[in-house]
Amino acid sequence: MPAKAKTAAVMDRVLTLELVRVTERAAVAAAMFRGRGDEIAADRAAVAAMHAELEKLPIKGRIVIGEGEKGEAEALFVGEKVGNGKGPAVDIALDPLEGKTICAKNLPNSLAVVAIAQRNGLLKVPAIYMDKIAVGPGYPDGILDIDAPPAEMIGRVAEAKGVRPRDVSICILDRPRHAGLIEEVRATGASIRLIGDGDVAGIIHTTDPEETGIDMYLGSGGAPEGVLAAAALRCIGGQMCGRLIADTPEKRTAVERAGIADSKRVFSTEEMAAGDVVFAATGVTDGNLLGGVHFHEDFVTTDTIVTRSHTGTQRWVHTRHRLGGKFDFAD
Ligand code: VTB
Repeated sequence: MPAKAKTAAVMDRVLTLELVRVTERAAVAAAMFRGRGDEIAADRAAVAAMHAELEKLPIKGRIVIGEGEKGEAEALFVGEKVGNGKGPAVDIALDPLEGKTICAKNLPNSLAVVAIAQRNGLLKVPAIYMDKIAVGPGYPDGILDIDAPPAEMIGRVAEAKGVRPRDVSICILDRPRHAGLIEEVRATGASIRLIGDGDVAGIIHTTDPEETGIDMYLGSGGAPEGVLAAAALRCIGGQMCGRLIADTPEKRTAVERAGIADSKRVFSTEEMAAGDVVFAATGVTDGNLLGGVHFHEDFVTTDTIVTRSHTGTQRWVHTRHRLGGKFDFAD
């Protein structure tokens, strides 16, 4: 078997289900802080739990999208090596708690997410904003144009779906910077789901409009979250375009340092997450696609999606973690 195929096979066999433990554990840790108004504590708990679990994975892992730069983040920083060093060399993008504020307020759709790809498969981006546009599977290739006015994009989506623009639903982060975009979308008659945080979930929601009520994602959010969302779409299906917003000399330098020569380049899903990718997300709070962590007297349940680009298989894992006398989420 050629080396690449072998790596892919190992990634499939070993990592797909192993990855579930990683996001499950982070989600449970974060969920203990759900609704307590302390997003820093929730995040810290999720980071520690995810870190502990990642260290057990049979990989030579390198974090490409993490909790921040070295020196800035206590753990899971960009460049950190994780795993037990005994498996394939992989790159990792993660967010132990995507939607910290959502978790602190106990609102829907906060997630623990991880994506694993072959070395150099994930786009390295600095922690700046990215303009994003995304749709789920089933649309003609190349339907997205990040420079087209929203009315045109909504028209294309409506036409492809065989519906009127007013029947199309768009997900947008609720931010003052999106006021103009929101107005343009509303002028088409399309409906908008305004989310407080969590655009990784927002983009994943485009993959199942019947379940989530979301057809398209529009607007700017974190660039690292953009790469994570692209990794998810590579596996689940769908299309996304992302363009970094490097509007100051400092940001342009950061982009250059990340190895991106043209800061205005539009990246496709494949350019953000290339090759064989495995993606897992566990719900922290209840959401449109994934249930959150539920605590019971003797057990805890978690809801996870784990999926792989090579086959496109989606596994929905509903786990019941049994507890001893006290909370002992050790495995
Ligand atoms: C989004 C969202 C994240 O950051 O990327 C957003 O997915 C973008 O930044 O959950 P602003 O909040 O500055 O708009 C988060 O909200 C995480 O901070």
